[in-house]
Amino acid sequence: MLSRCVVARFSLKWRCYWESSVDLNCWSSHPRRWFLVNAVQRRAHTPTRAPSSRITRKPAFARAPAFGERTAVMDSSGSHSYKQLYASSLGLAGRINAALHSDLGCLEGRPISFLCANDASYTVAQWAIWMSGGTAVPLYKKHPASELEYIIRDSHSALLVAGQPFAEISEPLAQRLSLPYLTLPPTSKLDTLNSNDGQDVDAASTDWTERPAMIIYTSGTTGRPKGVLHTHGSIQAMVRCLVSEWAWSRDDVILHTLPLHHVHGIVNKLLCPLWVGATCVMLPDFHPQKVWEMLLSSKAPAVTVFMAVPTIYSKLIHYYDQHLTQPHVKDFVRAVCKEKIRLMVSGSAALPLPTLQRWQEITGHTLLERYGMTEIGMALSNPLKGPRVPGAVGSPLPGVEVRIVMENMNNTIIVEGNHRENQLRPGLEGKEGELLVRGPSVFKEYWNKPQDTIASFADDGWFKTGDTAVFKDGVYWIMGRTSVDIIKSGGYKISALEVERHLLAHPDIMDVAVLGAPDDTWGQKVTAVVQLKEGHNLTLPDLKTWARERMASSAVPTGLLVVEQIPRNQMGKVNKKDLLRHFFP
Ligand code: MLC
Ligand code: AMP
Repeated sequence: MLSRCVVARFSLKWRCYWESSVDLNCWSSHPRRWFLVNAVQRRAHTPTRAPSSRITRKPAFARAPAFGERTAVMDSSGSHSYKQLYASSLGLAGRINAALHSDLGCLEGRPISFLCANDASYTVAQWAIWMSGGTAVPLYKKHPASELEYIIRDSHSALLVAGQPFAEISEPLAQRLSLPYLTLPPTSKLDTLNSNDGQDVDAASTDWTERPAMIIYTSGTTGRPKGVLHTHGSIQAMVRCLVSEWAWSRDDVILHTLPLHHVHGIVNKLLCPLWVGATCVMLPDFHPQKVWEMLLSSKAPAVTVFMAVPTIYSKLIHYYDQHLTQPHVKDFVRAVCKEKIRLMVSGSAALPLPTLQRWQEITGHTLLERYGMTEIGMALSNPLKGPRVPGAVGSPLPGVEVRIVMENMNNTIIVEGNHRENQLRPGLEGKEGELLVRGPSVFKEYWNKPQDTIASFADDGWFKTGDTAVFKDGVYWIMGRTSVDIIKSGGYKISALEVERHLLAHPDIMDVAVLGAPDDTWGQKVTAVVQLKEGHNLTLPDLKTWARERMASSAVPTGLLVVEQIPRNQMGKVNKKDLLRHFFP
């Protein structure tokens, strides 16, 4: 399998090299050849070196000592230097190893769950787990205890590390699961973790490429959430390609407002700045007013980079329309955003055109839309410099290979591309197919789910994203999920079947079908179409209260439609596409 993969990659590279020296007009007019599209523009754009799986990877924390006293994280407790975060992490790593009776760095990938606020304690816990030799499993504070318990159990975590604000939920959880437990000091006192035993982690002499780094939980299509295992190699491949493509520098300051249990918040917004010695300003939660204050603040450090999901942009626009539209304020907002901020990115869900346009009017920035996924990191991106095509997600990032494959007997390849060029099969421009991705940032496996891992890959190591895409006008466009059972709301991926599984346990519900109804702000809205048991009543607020205790807050239904009977076909299946058309024409 591996050697086939290498051979395939080599031959593609060779073909690309040869083809790129051919005259484009004459090539594209050749009837039997594939079209070679936009190679010239892309080469002129950024000749960055593609990250390769052959590069020796060091863990992310290994670069911190070189950044010394520079500010790594600013949060409500103050500023934290790289040197300080490194020392606290090392101290905590020693405690983790002691709790698990091992030497520093010797945990051999044992999973460790951690529950921290969006502040410096998160980085300390993450780095400490890596320094101890463990695999970091991030938990989310808004998950109900049952969901946290599922993740801790499913990942076979050996230890739970939690920040102080979460002691109330995490201590009883650890007790119930008979799990060793470590509490962090308050974020303002992280330095009390420092130890002076002089021990350090030898990050330089070992190759960390294949070592497990994180297990990130994502919705399954049919079953319960799955742990996506990334190695230090795959995480670093994600970081390196974004750092080069979006020109991250140590002078950057990013405003962080996303949850830290998904790649958008973990990799794009935290590990990228920390990789280059930049500063990450962390807000505990997303509040539109606070975000506007930070974006417009005259206090140092001035924010230069902002990234969010489309729902956040929509909520910021809503706030702006209510509070910031006096003429002189409008001018101020636009001038400050234009002058101070160099990059604003949207991703994790489709960016609606009206949001892009309104944001442009307000701030003068054309949002850079990119496409990614937990399993692959970021794959496609509009350019930092050069035209950003509204509604499209641009081209493959360095090191990423993509394919769009038609679902037919032959699995016809519509287009195949990499950072430099795209080869389109003549006559198939604009035809829909499934997007496949390959490259060093692709995850290693679904944790303890070998069958799911195998099923998610096509031949030669291509990961099947489950997204429908087209290639048109020289760029890629995401048309939506191939399955109606995957919902995206507020940038969160939600399995309709998982929500149904929960709702079927509700004492008033007889039958249920969960749909992703279109929604301007949230992308989609988790909508439960329910048939109630005879003589029972159910309101949306009651359903929400019941659901909040049982499922992730993003999966709690925000729409309820009561019907007499859920229409099912002879096989007992609900045609959700019909149901969607019926209720949301
Ligand atoms: C939720 N609400 C809705 C709704 N969804 N109401 C109407 N329609 C909907 N579709 C309601 C809730 O029930 C709640 O009501 C209220 O809105 C607030 O919900 P919330 O969840 O508490 O909202 P908020 O805290 O404001 O958070 C919104 C958000 C958050 C956008 C900031 O969802 C978020 O952080 N999303 C980011 C997710 C993310 O990081 N994804 C990246 C995945 S990685 P009530 O009655 O309870 O008050 C990935 C790969 C990649 O995708 O490419 O990046
Ligand atoms: P997750 O599984 O939570 O990592 O979410 C990944 C999914 O988000 C992808 O499979 C897409 O369906 C969706 N996604 C991410 N970025 C975009 C985008 N720019 N446009 C449309 N969908 C996106």
